[in-house]
This record gives sequence, structure tokens and C-alpha cells, in this order.
Amino acid sequence: MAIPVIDFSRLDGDERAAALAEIAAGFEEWGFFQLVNTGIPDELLERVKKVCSDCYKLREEGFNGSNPAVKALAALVEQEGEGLAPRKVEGMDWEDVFTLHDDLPWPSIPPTFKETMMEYRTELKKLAEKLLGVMEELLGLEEGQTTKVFSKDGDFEPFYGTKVSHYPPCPRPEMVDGLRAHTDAGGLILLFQDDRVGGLQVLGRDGRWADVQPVENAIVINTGDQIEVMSNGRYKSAWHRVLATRDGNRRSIASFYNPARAATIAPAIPAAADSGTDGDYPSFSFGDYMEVYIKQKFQDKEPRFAAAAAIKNMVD
Ligand SMILES: O=C(O)CCC(=O)C(=O)O
Repeated sequence: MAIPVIDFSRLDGDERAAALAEIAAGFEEWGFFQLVNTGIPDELLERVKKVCSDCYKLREEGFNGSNPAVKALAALVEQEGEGLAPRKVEGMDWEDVFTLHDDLPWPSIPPTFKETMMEYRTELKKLAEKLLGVMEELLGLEEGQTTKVFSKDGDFEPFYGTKVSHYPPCPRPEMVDGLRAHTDAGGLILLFQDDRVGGLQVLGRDGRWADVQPVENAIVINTGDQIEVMSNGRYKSAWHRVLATRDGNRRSIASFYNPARAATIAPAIPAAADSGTDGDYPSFSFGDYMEVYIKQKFQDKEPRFAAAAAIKNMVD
């Protein structure tokens, strides 16, 4: 089964009800879907692709020369050549990453990088806010409730970050992951993935990995662990991973709309009768959750929820 591809422009016309139903199914059944006709100009998306690829060209040598996964793979391939049983690289990803934060320096080459990515961020933020409104409507939350929770009643700014990744060609893709399987920690994630080179996969409710197929200028949407808690299990964060590939350099730009660290996350609606859970999800501070998450990102989320809740219970 393919990940749903939804025409977002239908939300503003006669087909609104049908579009809402598709989005609800995307959140509920997969935790992942793709939006086309998002309103973000194609011309801007083309510039974003170009500046990110130009930027990576300057980093490529560094990746090949000193990335720990490159070194680990080379060592395992050498050991294999000496007759040792083939082994997979553990605890590392075949990925080059940099993040864009307001308080950190941004790449200065190419010279148009910053203005292009600022323009992109503004557009993505608008899309995130519109989609959060849709999600609130679908879940029966008040308009603006997510931002209210994420900002701790307006005392802080919700966190908005961008991660630019490249997954360069890998000589032995069966021996290393592009990015190991995980669920995302935060709120809403909007991913602009490569038009041609695939590799992103999501774990379906049937227990099988499904490709998130490249669709030109689509934005891939998924929800993180905090939306799972707020929705009391209705919108579960989905496990996903990126496979390394032999050919092609896959680019992806992930934008995260997350709570401020001081925000308290708690179920905002009753658990669905068929949620499969015994009761309500716990409540905790997002900052505490992140402390747990950074150590346990590639593990099950339930022990993370329990650990963050235990910290809150100790403090209360
Ligand atoms: O690069 C991708 O396609 C996925 C990135 C991702 O899952 C992450 O950054 O958490």
C-alpha cells in the first residue's frame, strides 16, 4: 500500500469534506501522508533544492573523509575481506546533517542560502499552522489549542527547527542504515524529500515497511510523540527509517514544529474506545521528554513516556 498523496488545495473548495476525510485517514492509519498543491510556490521549492545541494557539495569531501559511519563501514568491509563474517554498522547512520536555528550561524555559501531558506521557513510555518488547525478540527480540539500548549499558554515560543540531510551513495547499503528506525519526538514534521532518490520507509499498522514514494514538490507530513500524547493515542507517531542506497544522493529537509521545552504535554481528549490502550497517556514536560529521547531515540516510545512521567511525578 502506498502512503496517501493528498491535494491540499481541495481544502479550500467544494471538496473540503473529502480532503478532511483523507487527511484524517492519513493521520490515523499511517501517521504519514504527502501533500501536493500546498500553496508553496514551485519556484521557491526549486531554489531550496538548489541551495541545499550546492551547500552539500562543499560538505561532501568532509563526509567521505571523516564521517564516522564511512570509517566504520570501511573497517567492516576490510574485516570481511580478511574472512570475518559480514556485520552491519551499529549505532551510526549514513547521513550528513546540519540544522538551522535562529541562534546558530547559518551556512554562508552559496550566498543566497540564508535568504532562500528563511523564505522557505516562512512558507513552511504557514503550512504547519494551517495543518495544525485542520488537525484540531479533526480531533475536536479548540482552534489554536496546540500552539497554546506548545507555547505554555503563550509564555514561550513553540520550537521551530529545520534539519537539512543528505544521504550520499553508499557502496554497501545492506551494511548500514541511512537513518535508523525511530519515531519523532515532537509535534508536527514537514519533510521536503528528494524528487528522485527514495529510501524513506514507514512502518505500516500491518507491520510491513512501506516506501514513502518520491513525489515532485510534495511535502511529507508526519506526527511525533507529543501529538500521540495530546490525541490520547488517536494519532500515533509512526516508526520510520531511511535506507542507504547505492546510487544517488538523497536530499531531505525536515521542519519540526515542536513544543517549547517548558511546555507540559498531556492528553487533550478522551482516549478512543478502540485505541487499544488501558487508559490515558501520561503527562510530562517536553524538556524532560527530550532528555530521555536523546538517549533512547531508536528504542520504543512507551518507556520514554513512562520515564518522562516519572520525572514529573518526582517534581510534583
Ligand atoms: O530524511 C528523511 O527522510 C527522514 C528524516 C527523519 O526521519 C528525521 O530526521 O527524524
